[in-house]
Amino acid sequence: MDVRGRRDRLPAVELQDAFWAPRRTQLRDHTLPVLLERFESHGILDTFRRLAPGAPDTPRQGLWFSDSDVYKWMEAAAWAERLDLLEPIIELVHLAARPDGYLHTYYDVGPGSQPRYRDLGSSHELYCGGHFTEAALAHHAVTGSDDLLDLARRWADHVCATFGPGRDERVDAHPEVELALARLAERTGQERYLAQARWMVEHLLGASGATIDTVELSGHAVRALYLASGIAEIARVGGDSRWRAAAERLFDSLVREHTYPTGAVGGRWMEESVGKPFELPDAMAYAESCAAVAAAQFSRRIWDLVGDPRALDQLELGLFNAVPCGVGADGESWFYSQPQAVSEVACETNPWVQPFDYGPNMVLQWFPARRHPWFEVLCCPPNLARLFATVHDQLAELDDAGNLLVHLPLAAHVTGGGWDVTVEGGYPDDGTVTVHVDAAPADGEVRVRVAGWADGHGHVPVDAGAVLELPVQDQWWESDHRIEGVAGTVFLRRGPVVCCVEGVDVPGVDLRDLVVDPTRPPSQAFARRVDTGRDGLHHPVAEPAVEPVAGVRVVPYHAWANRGPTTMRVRFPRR
Ligand code: FUB
Ligand code: ZN
Repeated sequence: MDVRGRRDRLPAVELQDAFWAPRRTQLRDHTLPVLLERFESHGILDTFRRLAPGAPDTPRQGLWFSDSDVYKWMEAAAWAERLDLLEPIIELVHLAARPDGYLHTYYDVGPGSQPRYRDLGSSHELYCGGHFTEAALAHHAVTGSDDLLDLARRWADHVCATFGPGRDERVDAHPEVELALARLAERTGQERYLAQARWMVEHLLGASGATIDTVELSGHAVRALYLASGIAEIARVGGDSRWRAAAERLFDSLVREHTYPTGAVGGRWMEESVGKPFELPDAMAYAESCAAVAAAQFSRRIWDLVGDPRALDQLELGLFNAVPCGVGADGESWFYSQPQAVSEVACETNPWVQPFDYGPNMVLQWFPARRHPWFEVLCCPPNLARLFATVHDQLAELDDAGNLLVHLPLAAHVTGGGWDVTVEGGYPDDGTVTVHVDAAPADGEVRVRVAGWADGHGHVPVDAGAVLELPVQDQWWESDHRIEGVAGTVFLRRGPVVCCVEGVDVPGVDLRDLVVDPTRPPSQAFARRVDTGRDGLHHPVAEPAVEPVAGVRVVPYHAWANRGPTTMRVRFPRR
């Protein structure tokens, strides 16, 4: 285990752009405190308080894995440096830690609790501990304090002592612990955490008849992507070529077979699954916000592991589309499932939604025409928060030769490794990027990434004061013809930003009637099928009657549904 830690490569970045800087500020000043209040009002923090010595016996509220949501919030609060909010929550977590290192509020202690480790198929016990470990690593990185890290080590020691060959040989069905243990191994230098992570992945794969050489991106989308991230972390920290090959294969499948135009992942509602390759229906998209977060994190890990430029393209796609779409302009409402096409607003009565008997809150969170302020399954809001809190770390990196690699040319001030650089421009709305260099190490170069969508293949050297012109302009795209139901459709992108049409902007028009002539600019491209009075659903082929619809407004996908519930569409049939 001899790697230069990922964080050692990161310069200090102060975002100054109009896209992510305000979102990160809103996270720090608004979203994090609001989420904390909502945890409080739903009893999610009392799940810890009731474990204090002498606390009155009160029933535990929240789902059995709600600890993970508190831990994801803690990770976000640490990266966003809201230590004022975080410190009191750290005290609460100490109440849940048992003397042997076990950590959970649902199992083992408290009135009516279940025994620990009875059912790892659904209990999420190690999943929660994994998220706690990521929070502890963030807290340690930001403050230098060992308080939470020590708790994480005690928990990890307990896990190593309990599970493994000749011990309890079961594994948690929801991956997360594996990537967390690999990261903890890197931080602490403890090889056994890495060995434990590797054993857990192998066992999890073995249960479905797979091995590290045959693993595929399949099943539950978030689980599949956390597992993929675990494999990538183990490959990076352990330097293992078979694991690296597996991570690359999974990434290839993500890019070629499982990604919506927006960077969302998860085509099949049943089992919240990635589905089969090319199973990416628009109207019935599952596309959980957590899966978009997980895909972005996994893509970054692939970049860190093998330097594949497509990994930064995939990361960028998520960061300007599916990830910000998860959070409303108000900073306090969220999409759980991210629709790719909505044809009616009255979705509470959607017959496809109702049979999923997850209770009233779950139905609400799958109501797709607007974001919601709370979910019974709360995973997405704090998961989005931790990605928002770390977005500045995606911007740039120092390579082994001391060059400054700018991955996302957002306006920012970047310092570290002898560099003092200011990036100016209006990216992603505008492609003109200027790089000012106030200090540079000897022989160092600034290299700015030119994305695949701009016909680039990685980073290009940019002289101090030079202007780089990226071709940010309206461009019609089409999807792979193997995606069922979307052959012959097109969608609009402006640089990395995917656009959509909202029903509120074309009153009286059913968006399913719109067709597009992709040889024209967006303002003239749309036409509307005219009702010719034909009866029945199916007809002999005839040239469809259309009339132009002038001035259809397109908006960034990430910004849709910020003006109330509305219909929406990304992909349109060609005229
Ligand atoms: O099971 C924990 C989380 O709840 C998953 O990651 C999400 O997909 C949701 O099912
Ligand atoms: Zn989620």
